[in-house]
Amino acid sequence: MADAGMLRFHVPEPEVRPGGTPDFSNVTIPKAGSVPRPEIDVDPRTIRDMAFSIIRVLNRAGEAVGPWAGLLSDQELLEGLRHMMTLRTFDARMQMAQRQGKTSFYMQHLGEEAVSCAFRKALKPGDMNFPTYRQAGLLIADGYPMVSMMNQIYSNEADPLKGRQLPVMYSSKEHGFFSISGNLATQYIQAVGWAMASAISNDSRIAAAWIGDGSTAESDFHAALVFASTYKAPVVLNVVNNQWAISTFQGIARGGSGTFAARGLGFGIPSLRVDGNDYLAVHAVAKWAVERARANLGPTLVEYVTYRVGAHSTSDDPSAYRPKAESDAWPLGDPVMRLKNHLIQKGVWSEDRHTQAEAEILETAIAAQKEAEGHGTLHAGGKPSTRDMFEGVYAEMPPHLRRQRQQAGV
Ligand SMILES: Cc1ncc(C[n+]2csc(CCOP(=O)(O)OP(=O)(O)O)c2C)c(N)n1
Ligand SMILES: [Mg+2]
Repeated sequence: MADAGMLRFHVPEPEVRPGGTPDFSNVTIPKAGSVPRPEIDVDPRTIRDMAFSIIRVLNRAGEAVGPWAGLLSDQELLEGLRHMMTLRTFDARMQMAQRQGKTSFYMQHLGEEAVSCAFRKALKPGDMNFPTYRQAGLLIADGYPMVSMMNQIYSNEADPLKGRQLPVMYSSKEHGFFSISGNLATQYIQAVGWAMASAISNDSRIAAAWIGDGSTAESDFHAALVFASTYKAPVVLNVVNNQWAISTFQGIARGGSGTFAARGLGFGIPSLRVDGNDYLAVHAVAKWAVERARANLGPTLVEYVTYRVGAHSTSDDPSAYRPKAESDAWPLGDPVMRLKNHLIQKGVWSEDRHTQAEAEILETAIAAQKEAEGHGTLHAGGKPSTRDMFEGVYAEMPPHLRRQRQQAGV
C-alpha cells in the first residue's frame, strides 16, 4: 500500500474557479419522461435508483412528456408562469431597493422560482411549510399580498412582524408559512415535530420541511430524518440543491454521498430527485410526496436539482468564488423560459402576451412598492412603535417587561 502510515486529509474542491471555463459535464441529465412514476404506496426498497436519477417532464422542444406529465390544466400552468414572473419582478425591485438604502438586506430566488411556486400548488389550505429564506414563492403562489412582504422588508409601520425579523423572514399562519428562523436546518426538526403532532391529534394537515444543500450538513437534518422515518410522520422533506451554500460548493455537504436524495435511503425513506427548473416536474413530484404524507405512508425526501443564478444575498459577491458565466452553462435552463416555451408550444401563450404580462406585473409591483414606501422604509417614514417591542411574546406581560416598558415611557 502506498504511503503506509501517512494520513491524508481530503477537502472536496469545485471543478472550476473564477477565470476557468464552467463545466457541468459531470452532471448526468436523464431524458425528460424517462423516469417511471410508481404508485404512492410503492415499497421504498424498489425505487432506490430514483435517488440517483432526475425526474423531468419538459423536454428540449418544450413538450411535456412521460408519466409525470399531464397533471395541470393550461389555466393552472398560465397561473404558475405568472407566479414565477411575479417572484422574479419582486426580487428585482427589492434587490434595487436594498441598493438604494431602503432596506438593509435582501435575498433573491433567481433561477429557483419553480421550486417554491410549483410546490405551493400541491398543498391544501392548513398544511404548514417550514421554509428558509429562499421560498418566497410559497407566499406569492398562495396570493399573499406583495405589499405585506415589502412592508416586512422595509421594517416600516405596516410591517406585519413589527420590525422584529430580518428582512425577507416573513411569517403567515394563514398562508401556511411558518416564521422563518435564521438558524438553518431547525426547519427540519420543527416540521417533523409539527407533522407528528398533527398525526397525534388525528388532524389531516401535513407539513413540509425546507433546507438547502449546504445546510444538510447540520445535525438537525439527520435527527429529523430519524424521527420522520421511525414515526412515519406526515411530512415532505425538501432539499433545494442550488449547487452553492454562499461560497461553499455543494460537494462539501454532499461529501462521499452520490446525491443529497441518497441521504434518505439509509433511513428507508423514499427519496426522489427532480429537475428543479421544470415547473411541471416539481409540481408532479410534490403532489406525489404530499399524497403519500396524507395517506399515512410517511415521509418522502425530495431533492430539487437547480442553480442559484444570483448572489447568495445582497452581502455576497459570487465573482470571488465561481466563474461569471457558470449560470449560463447550467444544463437545466431557466424555469421561466422553459414554462413560457412550453405554453407557446401548446398554443396558449405568445411572445407578445409574455411581454404584455411582464409589463403588467412590473406595474403591479411598482404600485405595491409605492404603497409600502408610503408606510416607510428603513431610514425614512413610519416605523413600528417602540411599544410593539414589548408585545406579542407572552400572553401576559411579566413584571420585568412591564417595568422596562415604563422606563422606556411607551
Ligand atoms: C445553523 C446556521 N449556520 C450557518 C448559518 C449562516 N448561513 C446563512 S445562509 C448559509 C448558506 C446556506 O446554504 P444552503 O443551505 O445551500 O442554502 P441556499 O442559501 O443555497 O439556499 C449559511 C452558512 C446559518 N444561518 N445557520
Ligand atoms: Mg444552496
